[in-house]
Amino acid sequence: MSEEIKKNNYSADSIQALEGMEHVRMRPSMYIGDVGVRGLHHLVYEVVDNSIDEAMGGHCDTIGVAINEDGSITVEDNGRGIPVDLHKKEGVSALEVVMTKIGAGGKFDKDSYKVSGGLHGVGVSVVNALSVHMKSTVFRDGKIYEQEYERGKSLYPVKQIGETEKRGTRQTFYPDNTIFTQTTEFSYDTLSARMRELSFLNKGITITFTDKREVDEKGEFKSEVFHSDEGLKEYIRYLDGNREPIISHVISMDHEKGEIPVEVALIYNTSYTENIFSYVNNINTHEGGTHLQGFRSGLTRTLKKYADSSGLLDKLKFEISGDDFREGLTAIISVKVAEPQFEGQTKTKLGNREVVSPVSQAVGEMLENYLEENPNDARIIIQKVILAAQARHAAKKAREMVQRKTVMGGGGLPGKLSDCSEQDPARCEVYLVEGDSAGGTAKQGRDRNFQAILPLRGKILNVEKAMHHKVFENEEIRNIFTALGVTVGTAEDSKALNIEKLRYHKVIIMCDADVDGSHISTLILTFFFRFMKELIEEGHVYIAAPPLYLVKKGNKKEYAWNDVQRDQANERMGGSAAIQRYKGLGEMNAEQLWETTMDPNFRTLRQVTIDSLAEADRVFSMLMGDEVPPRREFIEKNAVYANIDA
Ligand code: 0RA
Repeated sequence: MSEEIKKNNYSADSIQALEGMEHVRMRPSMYIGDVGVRGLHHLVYEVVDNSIDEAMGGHCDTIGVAINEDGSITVEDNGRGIPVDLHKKEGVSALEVVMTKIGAGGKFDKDSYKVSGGLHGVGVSVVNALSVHMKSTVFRDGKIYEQEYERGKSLYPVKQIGETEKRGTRQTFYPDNTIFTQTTEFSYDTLSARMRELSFLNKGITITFTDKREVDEKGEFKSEVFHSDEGLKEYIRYLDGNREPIISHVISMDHEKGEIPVEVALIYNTSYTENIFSYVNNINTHEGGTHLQGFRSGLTRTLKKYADSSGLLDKLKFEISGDDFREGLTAIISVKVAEPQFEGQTKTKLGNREVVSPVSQAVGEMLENYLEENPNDARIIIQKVILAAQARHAAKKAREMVQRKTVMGGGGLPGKLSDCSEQDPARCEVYLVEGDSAGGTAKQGRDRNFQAILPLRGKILNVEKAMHHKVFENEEIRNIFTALGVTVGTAEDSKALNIEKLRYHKVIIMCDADVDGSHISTLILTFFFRFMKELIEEGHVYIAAPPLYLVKKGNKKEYAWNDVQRDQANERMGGSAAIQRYKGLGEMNAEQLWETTMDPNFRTLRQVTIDSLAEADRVFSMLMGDEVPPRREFIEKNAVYANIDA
């Protein structure tokens, strides 16, 4: 090593000093991904994971998760309790080792069935290091033990504080607001969705989730109990609750034995979308990987073989592609891998090659049995595949038209687009604006250097209900594709997006602040979710927030985004101010629109993120799908973006 490099290197000592808990506090993102909302919730998942592991080992069946009155979190299980006896090497109790040493979590118990890894599984000590205060309570051998910590440091040795009949572990922590500077407030919906998901992925366990921050009219806490006896089978029914099945049963299997436990469940519905959710060790693998590859190959091989031998394809004039077998398919794959290799941009792509074949074989066997036993359903599935292949041929033509206009057409930008002059996509934004008139105002109000405007006419197509070729034929949608500069479709994956060509790094949906406006935003979001998911996943999609009121008196004026702000503004002006309620963007002039909604120094943009793909899918299928009654109920109970966490 040259002298130069040596000088810039950390000495062994300085690395030592940074090791462990200190390092977690200095570089929290290395352990939990980020210190925003996502990272904050990650703390809960980490603690719950430990209890899930205890349950998977067959040692506990109930896990309680609570957001406490003071905003802290308590996770309790009825497992064996973390051991409290002396850890010989460290000279302190095993509990203290688990809680205060990085990478110690559970490793001393070689027999336990532990598959945590990847995103989660960094150890409960990480949660401890990132908490201002944490308390562990262990119920074990008839006794209650306790230890408390501050920012990961124990305040006293483990002590016995009483006797008990109970068994288990209770962990309570308060996230450190000097680390989680954005917020330390937990979201009920986010945690509840994850607990539901965990109960489906780990059948037989009961997870209760309680929010003690508020009580309802009856004086009770908001609380839910999640328990699934049938696991993925039930998960499919939950996810597809708003879609119409075309076969009589959920097809499922659970291969617990063997090196790699595999669970799969699937159903076909009348929709045109493919919905496959894959998990490794309870972690949603957004980017797929070898387990998904195994699933696809098992599905295609088995259905193709069945269709060929049944003669159903005899009159078919064109090739059937892999895609065709997955139209209208909702499926979940869950595997447990001892040493998962996670790859990809967000480290959610399984890389272990040895997983492909067991999954493919398991899926093949499962399907073969089902097709054999349910010939009627088998015929329905194959007919659906044939229809999908026909539609794909039509869609390909339509898509090629979009493509030609986008890539080859040179200056083929949509006529309605008012582009910006800046060329660097990282600095460019495009506003998708509801209506030509608001589009006109936005065009006058914008900063044309970096802001482009694309007006959209009225309600855009509901892609949830449309066949793919209709989607690509739709003019508004073609305009969006062309304006953004992205194209879709490759040989292997008809939905792969060439996001590198994206012309604007901020894509901002701007609609009226009323019911119609939020319906239109939802239609646009549905389109992005189904056809440009990467755009959302990579944080390019935003929703603009136009004000609801203008409060004016003399030469003073203030904007308000809700009733509280309106009343406060009125008060500041000594009451009796004139209040104008904006019914739509059209009521604002260009200057007002710029000041309130477009000026980067003043506007609020809500970034659209996806907490849980499965949950987001369910919400979109409910809001935009065929079945009307559940939709009405949902809109009455929740805000439109309840699970899109905008
Ligand atoms: C290792 C050994 C034993 C228990 C646990 C881990 C354990 C860890 C956690 C984390 C949350 N809840 C937990 N419950 C148990 C005990 C082994 C034995 O008793 O023989």
